[in-house]
Amino acid sequence: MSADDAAKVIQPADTVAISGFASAGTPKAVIPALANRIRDARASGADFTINLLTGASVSTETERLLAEVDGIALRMPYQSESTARKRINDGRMDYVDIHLSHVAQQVWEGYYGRVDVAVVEVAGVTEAGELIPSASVGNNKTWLDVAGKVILEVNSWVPEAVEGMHDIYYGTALPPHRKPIQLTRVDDRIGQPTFRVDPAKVVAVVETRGRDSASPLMPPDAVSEAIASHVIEFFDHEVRAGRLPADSLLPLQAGIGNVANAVLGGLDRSSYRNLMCYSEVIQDSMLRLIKDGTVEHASTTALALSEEGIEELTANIDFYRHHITLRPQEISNHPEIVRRLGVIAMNGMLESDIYGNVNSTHVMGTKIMNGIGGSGDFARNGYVSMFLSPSTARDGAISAIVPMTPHVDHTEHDTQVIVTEHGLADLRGLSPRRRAPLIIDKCAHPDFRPLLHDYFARAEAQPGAGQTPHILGEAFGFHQRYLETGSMR
Ligand code: 0RQ
Repeated sequence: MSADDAAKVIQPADTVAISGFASAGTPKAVIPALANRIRDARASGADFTINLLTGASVSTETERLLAEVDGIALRMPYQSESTARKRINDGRMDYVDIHLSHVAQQVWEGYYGRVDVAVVEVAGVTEAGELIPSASVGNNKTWLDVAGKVILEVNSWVPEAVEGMHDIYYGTALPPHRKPIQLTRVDDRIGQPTFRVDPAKVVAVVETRGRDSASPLMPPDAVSEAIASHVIEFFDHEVRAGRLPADSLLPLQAGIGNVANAVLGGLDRSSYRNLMCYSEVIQDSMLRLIKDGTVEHASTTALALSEEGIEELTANIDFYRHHITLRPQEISNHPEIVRRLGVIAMNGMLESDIYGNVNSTHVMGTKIMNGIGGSGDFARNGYVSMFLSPSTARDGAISAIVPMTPHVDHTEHDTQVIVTEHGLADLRGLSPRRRAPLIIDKCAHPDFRPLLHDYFARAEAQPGAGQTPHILGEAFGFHQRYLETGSMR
């Protein structure tokens, strides 16, 4: 069927669940056709919005097309695109920002009502009628199971050799029928390589040959390199203390973005070999690490690669197939597995307060940046939970270390290590009053340290200062100053 005809299956007010996680595996044809349909409907005075469910962020172009035509009433669970972000922050689009591991069960439980249509990109269909997944798995298994109607996009750009890279687990159930998930090593396979779908639900098959859009990356700068070297020094220290295995550490998880990419790249120069990664996205640096033997196996739910990364993967897919496993995000991010494997969680943040409460999502406490994504799944359950960030943002006007965060995604109870280019604060075993001076001295930019020390000293000196001293009338002074003057200084 043509994409235009397939898009006609989708009706105003439908809940539409699409494939896509990071830039990988987003439907290439039906969603642009749907955006056109919505634009035409609006031009003739009709209202046309859908509720859009995905794995995480989808390709930037797709997110933008739907946001530009005001086509989305409700978005869940993660986005990172500027037009959608503006619509959300203007109150024109509802956004439900939840842990990525929660999505499948919440949809199964019916929190989002009925899923009318699933639009899922696949690499192919087997003779038995099962579906070969493409470059991300995300929530596709769930979408195919729960949706009333299914539209498949069969993308012949995805190399056929991708078959066998995926491990689709069909053993999840809702309480009280849950069983332990028998995944005890990063490279365990507990499922099958393909998705199942009830053929009676497949209302359209659309052929495409579209590339995944690339996730552009900047070459690591001095700040990211400095953060990476603090992290690797920390690993060495933990090995010496007998808390991490000397040869292969414990499975690593790294979030998205340039800092995470630089940290993984820094492992190249370390002595560690045969590392395992249990993460939700694979960036370019991971391919290099796999190729040179630093990483033995990486488990993920999506490939978020640059142009060069996509070329490298497709040219050597037979090699990478043995070193990469793509899983549903309810497994890649599963708290039970993250805890069992002892994952070292490394995620970005916007800011941390002097006690280690971390804000990953809300600029100045109100405006969404992206969303919590998988950071909470890993941070809460990791063996070591690290948050990494440059010490300042916006040309030094914003400090990433503040007296109190006006929004908290990861509480002090989940945060064990904070790293900026200036140093690493190891918070394990420390009470809030011991944490504050350490975070300020190790992680804050030197220009902000006197202000932060002054705040903490005055807070602590108050009679009845409490377990976690604050001056409530002043706690958001840094943020207020930024809003009023454009600088926290
Ligand atoms: O804004 O792009 O307009 O310049 O935030 O900042 O320093 O480039 O850092 O790309 O690592 O992103 C928390 C957003 C960090 C990310 C966050 C502004 C800064 C810049 C980006 P500009 P950087 P990163 C697995 C885990 C949640 C999801 C997650 C994130 C922009 O890591 O989304 O962890 N995390 N998922 O100027 C105001 C501050 C700021 C600030 C930075 N304190 N106040 N703006 N910025 N700090 C992955 C998935 O789930 C898919």
